[in-house]
Amino acid sequence: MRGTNLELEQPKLPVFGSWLIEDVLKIYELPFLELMYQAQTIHRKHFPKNTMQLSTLLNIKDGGCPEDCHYCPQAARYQTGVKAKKLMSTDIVRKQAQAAKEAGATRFCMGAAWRELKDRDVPAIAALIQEVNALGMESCVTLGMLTEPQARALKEAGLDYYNHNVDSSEDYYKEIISTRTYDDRLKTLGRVRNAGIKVCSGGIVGMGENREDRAGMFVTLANLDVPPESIPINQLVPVPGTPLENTTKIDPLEFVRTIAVARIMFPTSRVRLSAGRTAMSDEMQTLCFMAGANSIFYGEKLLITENPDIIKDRALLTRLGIQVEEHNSVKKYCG
Ligand code: SAM
Ligand code: DTB
Ligand code: SF4
Repeated sequence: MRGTNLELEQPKLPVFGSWLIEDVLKIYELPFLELMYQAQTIHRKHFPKNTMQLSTLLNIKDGGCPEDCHYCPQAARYQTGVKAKKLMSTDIVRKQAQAAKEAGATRFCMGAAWRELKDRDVPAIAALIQEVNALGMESCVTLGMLTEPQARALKEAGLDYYNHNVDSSEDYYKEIISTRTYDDRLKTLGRVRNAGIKVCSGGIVGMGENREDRAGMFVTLANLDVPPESIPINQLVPVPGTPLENTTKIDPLEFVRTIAVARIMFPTSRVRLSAGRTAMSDEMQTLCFMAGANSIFYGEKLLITENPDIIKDRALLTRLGIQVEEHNSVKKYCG
């Protein structure tokens, strides 16, 4: 029989909490065009079409991290040329956040190369969150593991999102990090959720994991009590000096499939096309947007590595007729 619309019916998806790896693999295995169609259809049901949310990252505490995450240029044990610095001053952070706002970002995400937040740093971090909120931007921080009282203190300071990635499947995680467990990560995510902060959690694709691992990562996220509002999908940036520097690059279409699977599994979450965009063609990024990515990191730097220039990103969005979301509209949508 020739192709008809009947073949394009949406499959019934498991409810959150009951996803199995097999369910995810079935989605991955759809013919590419069918997968894209389904992802874009779901996307349009839950988000305005042709729009993009912009988040800007700032590294507020560079390098010197005691952890052994094999991908990370900020781990002190790898020779990556990154120097450890102290926590950035409130003045500099305010200026950077103001500049990001003027450039069009609606969310400002501050990262620290810490294993965990220390109680003594909580007041300084709370002040940074307040500065960002005072500008009318959404605030996000990623500071490593948190205790319950710390999560509550960040909420009280007005924090909108906490980023803490599961990074991969539970199995593959063990190949990548030995200094803290998958369960440690899940505990921090639970504390963030219980404190009433929105959860930003995703991972890295292209670390040598297989499709089952990618599916396993999504199963973990889908089976949290409440799935993350925001899901960053990073393509590995292979940094010289890290154990993953020579990792074979993932097939670009498998990466696009991964974005589409995320969109289908998490219909109301923000799916962020995160690290790795400098290594992607305009065409690949366009496919990622078609697959349902509706947020990017915006600004010439990620934490340590490069990100596309603002001018280049603006030109791409204009070419594609994609409108940048403004602050007022962003608050209306989840994630
Ligand atoms: N230290 C904190 C932590 O690990 O939770 C916060 C910062 S850490 C750099 C945030 C995330 O950035 C990591 O969990 C990882 O997903 C991502 N990341 C780090 N290095 C990366 C790389 N080389 N390529 C892609 N993503 C990377
Ligand atoms: C996330 O998932 N990706 C961002 C943010 N959360 C903190 C970090 C990407 C880091 C890429 C490598 C670097 O520049 O250090
Ligand atoms: Fe440290 Fe975070 Fe880098 Fe791991 S990812 S080494 S915890 S900064």
